[in-house]
Amino acid sequence: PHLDVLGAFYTHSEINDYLDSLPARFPKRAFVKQFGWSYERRPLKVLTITNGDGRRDKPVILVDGTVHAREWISPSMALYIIQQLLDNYSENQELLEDYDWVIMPVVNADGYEFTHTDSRYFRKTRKPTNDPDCVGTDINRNFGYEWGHDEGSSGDPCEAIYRGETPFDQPETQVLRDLMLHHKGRLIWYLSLHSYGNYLLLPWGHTSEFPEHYQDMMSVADAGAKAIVFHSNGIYTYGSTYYVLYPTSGDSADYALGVANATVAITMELPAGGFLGFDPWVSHIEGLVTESWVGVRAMAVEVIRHYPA
Ligand code: 0X9
Ligand code: ZN
Repeated sequence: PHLDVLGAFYTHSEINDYLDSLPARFPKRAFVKQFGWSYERRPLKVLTITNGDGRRDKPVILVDGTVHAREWISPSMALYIIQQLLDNYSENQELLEDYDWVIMPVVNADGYEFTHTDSRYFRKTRKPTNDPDCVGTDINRNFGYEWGHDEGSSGDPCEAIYRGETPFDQPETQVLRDLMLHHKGRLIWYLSLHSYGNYLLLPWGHTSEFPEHYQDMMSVADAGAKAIVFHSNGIYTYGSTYYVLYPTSGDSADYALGVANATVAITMELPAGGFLGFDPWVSHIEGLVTESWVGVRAMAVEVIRHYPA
């Protein structure tokens, strides 16, 4: 089925059905793989998009969405990126010439489903904790790189930034880790889609130090921010997570850079919408994703220019 990404928000199973439909429409260019299961046994799927030339060793741009359940614009944005690369291939060919795109629209499938059925502003996973009153762990504090600092994460299961009992004790975190490690050595750009706040966040989150090649990552963020302000006066703040937002410990971008050897790692906080920022009106999806695509595309172009394959 064709999916009207601009016209509605979709459930995890609707998104999976859409991903599963793509290889039939794009047999040489779209490949779907299940990388594992959520805690509640939902299949976690990943789409690889290529230009169909059959090369299998290209550098990879890895995009994820919905690490946090309530951030509904993030799966929409992942789906919009997919449609730009597949249905609008003629305009985006250069993005796939020497690079493959690997896209996982929904990491936190159980939490996302829960925001559709029970509690719209739920953030974490749905695996019980050792506190019977509090369910769920923050996937973005559960990665095993500089995990467990009290600055930037919490050991209290009732907190929004609960890190889990041990690193990777959430199956969803394991799946995203395995996806990163599967492409280790070829990860040119890791992009994690979140909302909200209009930020392009770079590692590190766990320390006030700057990583090697911080300036190269900044040139990518700079290209994205400039393209967006030029397109629609959207203002993005960009820089190190630690300074621009707040300290984080055990998040996916730090893991991508610190362990999976990503060349560039960026957490993109998409714009706010709706009542509480996480819940844009359906009528605003189009404006939000088209603007954000301008930024993502400009960053991809800069990655490609800066790190020619
Ligand atoms: O706190 C988070 O996990 C992210 N913000 S959110 O409001 N979507 O929850 C920011 C994480 C940023 N971390 C790195 N870029 N390292
Ligand atoms: Zn988030």
